[in-house]
Amino acid sequence: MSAVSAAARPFDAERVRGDFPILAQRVNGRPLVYLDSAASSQRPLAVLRAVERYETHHHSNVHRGVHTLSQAATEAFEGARARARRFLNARSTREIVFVRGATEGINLVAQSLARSRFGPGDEILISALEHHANIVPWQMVCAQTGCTLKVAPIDRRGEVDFERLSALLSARTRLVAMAHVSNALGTVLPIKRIVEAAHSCGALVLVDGAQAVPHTVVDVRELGCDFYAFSGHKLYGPTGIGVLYGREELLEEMPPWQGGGDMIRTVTFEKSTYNDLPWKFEAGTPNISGAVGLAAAMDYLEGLGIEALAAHEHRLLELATGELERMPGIEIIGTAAHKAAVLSFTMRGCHPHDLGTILDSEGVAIRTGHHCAMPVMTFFDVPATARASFGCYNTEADVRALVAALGKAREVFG
Ligand code: 7TS
Repeated sequence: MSAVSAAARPFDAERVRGDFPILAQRVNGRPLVYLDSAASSQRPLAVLRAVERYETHHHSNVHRGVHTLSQAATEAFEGARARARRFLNARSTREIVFVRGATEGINLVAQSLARSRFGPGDEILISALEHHANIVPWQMVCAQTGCTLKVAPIDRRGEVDFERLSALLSARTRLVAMAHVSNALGTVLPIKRIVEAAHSCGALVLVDGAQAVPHTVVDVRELGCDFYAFSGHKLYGPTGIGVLYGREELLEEMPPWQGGGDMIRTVTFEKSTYNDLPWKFEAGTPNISGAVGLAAAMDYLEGLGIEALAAHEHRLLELATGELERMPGIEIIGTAAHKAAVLSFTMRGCHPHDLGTILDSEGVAIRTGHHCAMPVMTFFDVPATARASFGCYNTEADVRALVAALGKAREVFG
């Protein structure tokens, strides 16, 4: 974390809203209240314009051309990589692999590292609050290699029980793969502590940072993790682009996971040799404008001040939590002491999908369902939850609109 105090910089969400043209529209005749940033955040003009500028003036394929546009595109793409390195405080751009998103980053580690190195007797440890993207790739690896998946339990508040997690770590644990922030519950996990415990057993650590990077300053060197994956579209950037950070020594030893153009140095029919890092892991033409947009999003987010933003979102979360706690029939799912920007809940007598539909008719966009975290729903014995999530453009007025719309739903289903 940077030393800059959050309180030192006031956060003006009303002004920030002006950067997001999509928010000015009306939905079902009502002003849009967007409370679904955990699924995908909206993009500010700075990102839209950076992508447009690239597409309008600089586009060509990267890495392969001597002509001016190809060089401009390569510069833009590799410049975005340098921006991502700074964003995460990684040591080198060799540690920054562009991927489609968090899902692809996790699958890359599963298929390249785990599939080639793990076997029967080895264990992968995840937690009970993971998104499917941090469960299924490991199940696939277990089926492919004979290694075993272990799951650290959560408690009724939605916190990972650190003692029980530690008890599952042993010399057999090869990898710990955990969310930094839960998308279904909002729980912030004590990643640094988990990294220290895992490393003391000789296990590597992959952090699924999809829900953390929009709300927290992430410094991979300070966290000490071996891999960190996230998606651009939850960070006010485009879809179809994300980053996998990996420690250089590890990436160097890992085999490529996809073959094709750009990831090779030489090809004959007998044998191919592979490119340097990070291109060894980037087969085929990449999402160039996506990377440009992501770099602009990082500029934008850091320009807002991530710590000031986090403090603002925390105020909204506290306000909304207090309001919903007072509403009869509402149960908040996920009451961890340390949460970020996510409020999951149920309303007695009303399926979350019906609730979502009523709220939509009031212009309030929330997400309903299992949030790709079915085991979390099973643990709390609910089929689904309603989830409001906050971003830099949300205001107290949005929280009031949510509460008012829930009041209307209460009248319908009362
Ligand atoms: N990990 C976490 C913690 C997530 O929240 C998500 C997406 C992913 C991984 C996968 O990200 P992707 O960009 O590769 O799809 N979470 C959500 C969500 O909560 N609602 O929609 C997508």
